Amino acid sequence: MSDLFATQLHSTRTQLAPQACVLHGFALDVAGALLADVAAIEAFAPFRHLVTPGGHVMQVAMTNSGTYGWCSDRRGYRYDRHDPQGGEPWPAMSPAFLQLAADAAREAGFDAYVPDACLVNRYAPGTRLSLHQDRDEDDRIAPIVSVSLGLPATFLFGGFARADKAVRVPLQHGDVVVWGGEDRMRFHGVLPVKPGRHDVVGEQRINLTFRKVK
Ligand code: MD3
Ligand code: FE
Repeated sequence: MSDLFATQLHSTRTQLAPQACVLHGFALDVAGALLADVAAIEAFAPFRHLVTPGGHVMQVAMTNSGTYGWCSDRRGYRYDRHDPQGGEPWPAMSPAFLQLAADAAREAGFDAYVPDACLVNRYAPGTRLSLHQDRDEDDRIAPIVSVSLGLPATFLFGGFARADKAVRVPLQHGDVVVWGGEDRMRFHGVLPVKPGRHDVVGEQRINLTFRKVK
């Protein structure tokens, strides 16, 4: 019975496009390990609200793990090997991070996935992420793997132009989204997170996005 249930947790998939899918509950059994690793990252590289080149403070709080970390300031967006707040290298990606990313990528049809960056996003209730493309990576074919933890959110899965109609995709604790290849450059965003409390994660949503930058 428990085996059947465990299988069930990993069995549902929503195909969003030819090379984009949601693996429902795929990270559920490692969520505790991933959250412990987020706490370790945060201890060395605290969450912070970055400033956009336009001078706006981002609602989402961010930190990074891996060889490269995504940074934004008045000069622009870029990946940097060092945390500009303190100058140290970003905390290394943990075995649990690398394993989950590779397992999810393989499940979605992308073999031998070795990300070199993980952007960690933290959403307080009310926080949104406006429609954008991820275009600061040199590799625009390799998949991005995203893991949702904590409060649920509605993800906006758009097209290749900002004005294209976006589909709403509900994401829960433990869900993993993988997209690469022809769907890698789609516009996407997150609607404001509704107030609530998750049993394990509390009043927040944490999202891990694994990328291949170089
Ligand atoms: C499917 N993060 O950090 S991840 C980002 O939930 C970012 O924190 C969001 O967008 C978050 O850049 C979304 C899930 C995701 C992201 C981009 C996609 C799924 C996607 C692009 C195309 C298709
Ligand atoms: Fe993005």
